[in-house]
Amino acid sequence: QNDKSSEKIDVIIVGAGFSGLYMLYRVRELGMTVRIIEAADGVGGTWYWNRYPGARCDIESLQYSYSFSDTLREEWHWSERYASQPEILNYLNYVADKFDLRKDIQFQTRVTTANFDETLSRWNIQTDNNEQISAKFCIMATGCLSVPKKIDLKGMDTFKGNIYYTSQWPHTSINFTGQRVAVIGTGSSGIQSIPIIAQQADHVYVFQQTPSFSIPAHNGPLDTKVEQSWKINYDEHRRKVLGSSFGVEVNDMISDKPATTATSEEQQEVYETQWQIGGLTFIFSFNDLLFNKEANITAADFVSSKIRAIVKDPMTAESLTSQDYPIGCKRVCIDTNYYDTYNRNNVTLINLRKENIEEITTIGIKTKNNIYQVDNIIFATGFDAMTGALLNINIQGRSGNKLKEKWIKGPCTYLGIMTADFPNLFMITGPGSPSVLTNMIVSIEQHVEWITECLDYLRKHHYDSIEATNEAEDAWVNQVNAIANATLFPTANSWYMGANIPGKPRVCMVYVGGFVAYHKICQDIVANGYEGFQLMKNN
Ligand code: NA7
Repeated sequence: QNDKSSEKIDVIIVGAGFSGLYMLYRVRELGMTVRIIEAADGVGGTWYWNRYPGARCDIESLQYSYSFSDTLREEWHWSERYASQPEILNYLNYVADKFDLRKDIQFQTRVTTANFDETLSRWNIQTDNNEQISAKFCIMATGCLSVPKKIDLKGMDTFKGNIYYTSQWPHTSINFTGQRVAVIGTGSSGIQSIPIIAQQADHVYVFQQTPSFSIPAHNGPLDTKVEQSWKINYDEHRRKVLGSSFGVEVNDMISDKPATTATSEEQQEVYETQWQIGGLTFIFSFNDLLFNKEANITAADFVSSKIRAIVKDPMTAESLTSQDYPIGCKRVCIDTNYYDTYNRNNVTLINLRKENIEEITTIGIKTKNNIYQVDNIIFATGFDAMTGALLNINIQGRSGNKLKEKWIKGPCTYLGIMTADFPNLFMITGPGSPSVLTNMIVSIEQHVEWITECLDYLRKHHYDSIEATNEAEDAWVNQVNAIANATLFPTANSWYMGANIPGKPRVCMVYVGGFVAYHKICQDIVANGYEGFQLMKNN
């Protein structure tokens, strides 16, 4: 143990991404002592690690920004409609410097254990540097997509070339010129990186397990008129963002009627308009796409017809359009030249449903039918979403209860903010909140502000702890499931459902009722004196 052992502070925050940085800013305003513990050697979280070629946000840059500081908003200029990973990382570094946040961040340190001391109502935190920190409150800002899915293919350790993970990309620039590259996985990370890698590599082999639905991003330099509009009429734009179910300002062409009542011509017109505008709002073309199977098929068919029109080889087009889940029920991707990349001579799509990977050999990837000789294998295989980072820490609450055991059948939370038997432990965008189904920054700010208000309330009223009750938690879990069951989400094997990780319990880990409804529930709970929470004093 070093000299920092058994240090006492008010608040510990785990993680220095978008949520941790803003939480630190707010806790400091309360005048409490606070420290962030961060495993990386810099700020950024998701945007620190995911440095793969083409990494970019799928929410427009002006909306994927903090709202809390007028000067920050006025000073900062985004260069593109959708910001690239390096630009977002620059933004977060700028924020850290501007608000002098680094002095309260301890980098290159990982929290390994968090134990609740019931007598003192404090969390004892242990790190991989063997430090012990005692904090009254522990706030998990650990991210929803931060723990890579473990891949253990037969023979992986025998491969003589390079293995990369998009989610843990090296910090040096890698050039694939003259090389043969395999990319495994066709979610957002694969879809963003494949077109760029194909421009460099001698040959790219894409191994597709499930085809995604991808909509053109139509990315480009940020329109100065749009930027001006946001800078001048910020409150108006913000009102629209906060009034939308997904925390994004939807374009005026969005229809608030169901596809099922539209004629086929009307459907095509709306889809075509949204396709030309580009981006995730395609999925809101009609208001029943995520609820009604027939409606959903009309949107899925439209995207498939676009793919067939772009991709020249019919076999490849067929593989790219063999999605077997409703569009929108796995995260829709947005891309730049993804489908057109398959028209290049140096790109081959391998459909793993027809020839699955048998093993990795010293020279490449062996499937049922072929051996693909490659110099590099890139895994774009996704994350242990929502619960991975929380369960990687040994968290022990009241009466020795372990979070890992409590969540063995799936995460149970109240509002996705707290879990019963774990007093004073907050989660930012935890499972059971709208989080990944919304603009993350909107959801992060809402949670940070809710937690800040709560900490202030506890202090003013001399409470030592707050904890979700079992009854409130059970009711919330039931509500989250009931809402999900009224949609098409449970029908897809998505990471929203935990279905991308073998053995992970299959439950909907996201509140799909929308940001507006959720926000109101959170406000009402506070207005009703923290309904569903137990507030206690020590003695
Ligand atoms: P995703 O969206 O989870 O995509 C992972 C992809 O990797 C997906 O196509 C998977 O197929 C595929 N996959 C996963 N495991 C394997 C194995 N073992 N073999 C072959 N293929 C596999 O992760 P991303 O990083 O692309 O994107 C994550 C989020 O970041 C995204 O949703 C945006 O919000 C930003 P599957 O679909 O499981 O059949």
